[in-house]
Amino acid sequence: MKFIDEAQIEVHAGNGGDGAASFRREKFIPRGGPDGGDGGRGGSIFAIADCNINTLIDYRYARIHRAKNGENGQGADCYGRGAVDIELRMPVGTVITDAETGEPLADLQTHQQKTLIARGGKGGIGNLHFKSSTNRAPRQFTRGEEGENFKLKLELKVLADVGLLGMPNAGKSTLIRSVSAAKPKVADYPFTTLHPNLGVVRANMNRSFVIADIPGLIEGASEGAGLGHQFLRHLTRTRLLLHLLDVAPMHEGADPVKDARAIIAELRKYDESLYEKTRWLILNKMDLVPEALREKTAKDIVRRLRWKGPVFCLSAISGQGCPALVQSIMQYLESLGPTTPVTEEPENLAAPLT
Ligand SMILES: Nc1nc2c(ncn2[C@@H]2O[C@H](COP(=O)(O)OP(=O)(O)OP(=O)(O)O)[C@@H](O)[C@H]2O)c(=O)[nH]1
Ligand SMILES: [Mg+2]
Repeated sequence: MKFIDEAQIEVHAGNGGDGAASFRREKFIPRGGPDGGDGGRGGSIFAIADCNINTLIDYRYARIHRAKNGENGQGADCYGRGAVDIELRMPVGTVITDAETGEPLADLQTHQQKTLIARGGKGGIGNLHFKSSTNRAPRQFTRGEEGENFKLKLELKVLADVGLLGMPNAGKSTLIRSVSAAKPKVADYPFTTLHPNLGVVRANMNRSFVIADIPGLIEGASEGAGLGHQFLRHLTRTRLLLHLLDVAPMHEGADPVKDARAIIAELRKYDESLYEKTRWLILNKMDLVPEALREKTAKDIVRRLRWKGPVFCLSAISGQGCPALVQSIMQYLESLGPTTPVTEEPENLAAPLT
């Protein structure tokens, strides 16, 4: 299924039905009192998070969502029937904002979380309720309230603790395959990954975190080069970025340091706060460097990049260096607070790394 992480929709809640003004008319009962019932409530519209949905594509096709109006009240004490509410199912991680004012309305963070997005109008009051000792034959009634209408912007920002950042072919998908049960496609051509993949990483039996693999980024992504940079939105909610670098790139004139600088520049162009986020440098494909040169290779890159943060040397493909990385990430995340709760069934989870 096509991955879509942005959509704009309209929601129209139902209007309330009008109250009725009516009088009881029956044989042998002269001047029967008021018997106009209330109008029914208009249908409301709710958004519900569903972990079985992972794209907003449905909302590209169905843009207008309308709940029914409540029925009008009637004579003979009949109340109008309320309209059924509508529930719109969306992926966990969907952020809903008012498209006109930009005001945030909801952030669906957990499976089954339900939020009211447009309230149905209340039903009007029938003349039944206006009867009093001084007015035995009231003709008043009220009309139903209008339902709320909004134009909404839906944005999916996946929920993960850790995000992977890097050029195409850096080995991002290989890494997520090696540390989690997620199995995104891996291939030796650029832009293999076209949408985010989430993997649950088990540090041990009861400690885990969620890692997000996103498409590769290249120089000029902010101007639309490659797949553009809109996928970076999926890193905005993470607490740690892993910047993967291919230490032995194949292409001509390749320089891992130049590649790294290009990625960092793109990150900054996308969003200053993403640029400020904690970032670790992951030197991948170390297996391609002769053992005697590995330390020097790593030191050179760190020096030329003037990198101050943590550095890990890895071979995502063989798994070498991965367990140490996983333990460091787990410790770091725990020092910040609880990690993303896992919604998958336990049998879908990867075996713990030892
Ligand atoms: N030798 C070696 N090859 C690796 C390693 N990690 C990944 N590769 C290879 O590098 C190529 C690209 O790997 P991917 O994991 O698809 O790279 P990616 O960063 O996800 O690439 P995109 O999805 O295109 O952005 C594949 O042929 C992998 O087998 C590694 O540690 N050592
Ligand atoms: Mg990939």
